[in-house]
Amino acid sequence: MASWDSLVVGRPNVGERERLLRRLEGVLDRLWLTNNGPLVREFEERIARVAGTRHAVATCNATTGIQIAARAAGIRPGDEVIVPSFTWVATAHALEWIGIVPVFCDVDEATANADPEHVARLIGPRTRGILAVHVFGRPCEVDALTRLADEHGLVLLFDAAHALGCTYRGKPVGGFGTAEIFSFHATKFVNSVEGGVIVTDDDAYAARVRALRNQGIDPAGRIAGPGTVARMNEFCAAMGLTSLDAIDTIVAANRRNHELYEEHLAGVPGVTVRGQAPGERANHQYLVIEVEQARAGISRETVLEDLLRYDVHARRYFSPICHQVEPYRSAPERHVPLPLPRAEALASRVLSLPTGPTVEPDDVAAVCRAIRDSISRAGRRLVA
Ligand code: T4K
Repeated sequence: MASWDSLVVGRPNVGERERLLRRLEGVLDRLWLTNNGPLVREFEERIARVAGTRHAVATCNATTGIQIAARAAGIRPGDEVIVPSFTWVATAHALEWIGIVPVFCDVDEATANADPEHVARLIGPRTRGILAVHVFGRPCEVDALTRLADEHGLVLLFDAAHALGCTYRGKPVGGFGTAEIFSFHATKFVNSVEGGVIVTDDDAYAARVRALRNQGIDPAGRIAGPGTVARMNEFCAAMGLTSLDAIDTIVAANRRNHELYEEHLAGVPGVTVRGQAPGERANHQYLVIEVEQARAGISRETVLEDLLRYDVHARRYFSPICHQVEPYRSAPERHVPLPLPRAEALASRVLSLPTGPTVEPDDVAAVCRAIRDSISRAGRRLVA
């Protein structure tokens, strides 16, 4: 069990505590706690600026954000949506929970993102959309997926939970497809405790999203149809704004840590640090290594266990992957029509390590020393 001084993946970035407390005082003074309050509106405006989109609609989390984004785009229960299996299970569960059928595609191991050729092979009569993911903030093949969606008349959505502030061909993630959805969960580099934001350039779509988030009540105050309650509240927005104020410092610390991990792990057999897209802006919020058992002499699992002895809590992002867990595993004919060997191979190698401003250069050095020790002990065992 991790304690407050353990080295963990996903330690929240609060930003400047005084600013947060001032914002919270303001909430209590105004006694406006939720339902489109001033801090939520400010958070939406600022996220729209980062994403370069006309609209941003804040939700209580990204999972519900994905559901609203799909419904607002006209995807209905029973429709199929193609999703990469190599993602956090929320991408698939969000759809499954409202009766939309996730159908899993394989990924490109270098980018960890949906392989457009594999997506194309999965398009069938019931396919209504593609929900691609910018895994670990590395933008997916937006152009190829956009072409596919246009050719087949499909809705294109992006799960951008990891990709705030990242770019694709120099343009901020957020403005692609019908909509993109960011997550601001406590473990994300910018966090609002719990939270999500749907961004889009489509005015009519944004109005539908706003209504669906709030009991189906449209901008004129009429009940336009069924909706849910997925509003962000003012306390969460206060945290979101304060964390967002610190975005540059957080990204700088993440980038520094990424470089340090690369330096300290250079030459360790069977261990590589996953990189970001060349020439693009990245937020570096996930520091992911791959452990190739044949060369390292030990598995990812052994490295994970050895790190725990040093109170370093790495995470298996992502393993098991979506099609390896229920309910998808038990219904391959419904969700996994083609084999996914590359996603499975990648899932067996990846390990996320601690990063972020609370992880100091000495911490990175210690984590890397532990990994080196773990692997050299394996080498000695092999020789003995
Ligand atoms: N799409 C993608 C691609 C996603 O990655 C996610 C979320 C979503 C959609 C859905 O977004 P939301 O609906 O959640 O907005 C974590 C997060 O819970 C999850 O949000 C995230 N992806 C996923 C990749 O990671 P767990 O089960 O690993 O989280 P948890 O609670 O075990 O926390 C991980 C570590 O973070 C802990 O060991 C310690 C640290 N931590 C965590 C919390 C909550 C703290 O230090 N303080 C904290 O308050 O899933």
